[in-house]
Amino acid sequence: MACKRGALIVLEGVDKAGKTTQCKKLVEALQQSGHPVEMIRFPERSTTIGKLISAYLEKKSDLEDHTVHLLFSANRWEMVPHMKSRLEQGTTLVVDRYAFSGAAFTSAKPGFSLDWCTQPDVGLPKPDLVLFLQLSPAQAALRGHFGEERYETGVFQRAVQQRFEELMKDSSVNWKVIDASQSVEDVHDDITDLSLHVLREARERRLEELWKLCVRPQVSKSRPGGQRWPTPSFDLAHKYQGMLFVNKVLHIFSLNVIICFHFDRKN
Ligand code: FDM
Ligand code: MG
Repeated sequence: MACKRGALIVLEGVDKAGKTTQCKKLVEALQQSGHPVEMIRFPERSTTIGKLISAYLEKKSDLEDHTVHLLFSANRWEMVPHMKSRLEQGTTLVVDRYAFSGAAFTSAKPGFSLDWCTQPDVGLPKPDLVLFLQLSPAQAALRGHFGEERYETGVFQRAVQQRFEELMKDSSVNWKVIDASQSVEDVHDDITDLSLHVLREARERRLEELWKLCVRPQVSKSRPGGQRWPTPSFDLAHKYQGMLFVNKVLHIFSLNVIICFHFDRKN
């Protein structure tokens, strides 16, 4: 890929946080400062999969919970060729909701772990920046009543907020929390500053894969000769990073022992 790629910027947050307004304002601001930019939103309701999702959200149809989760993910995957080609051309993408909404909303339903919910989206283009528009449920309530769509209730949104907070503990993602209770213009200024910074950085960096660990494959015992990639769960990511750290410390320690031993023998 050419180095001068566009940046992938995602806006996330609970309903009424102002994501769509802020996405549009960011696109305008970047355009005005001469950056090629395009806005994308998920779910992308115009595709065949998107229409199934839209009917579900509008309560015109019912879908089994796992099924609809996978449809939301498939709706992102079907946009990946378009997203990659735009980024490679140097266009910055401003995305209204992404895999984080997918994981936060489904895992707010009973019986769904965050780990299971992230799996279908492992390997998606990894955002260079995820802006989380933080707004308390009380402040969200002041912004008017929810609409008619599925998930638009205070109780559910509070559960979603908690799940987002869990997701934000993952340091492999570049999360930035924005105080969405400020005025529209102040929120916009914060978002624009962070985005312009990331735009410059992304030009020199390769596009990575979301929630994927870069570790050597392990030989699978169940499939002799076969290879298996460790499950890219948050726990595992943290464990792996911890193991690397311990490994480094042990290396330094053994090096010290060898050097001391060597000098001891010389003297
Ligand atoms: N939503 C959105 C999900 O449940 N999973 C997803 O993967 C995504 C992208 O769909 F209630 C939910 C979140 C929200 C609804 O609403 C889409 P908007 O107002 O079009 O963003
Ligand atoms: Mg909505």
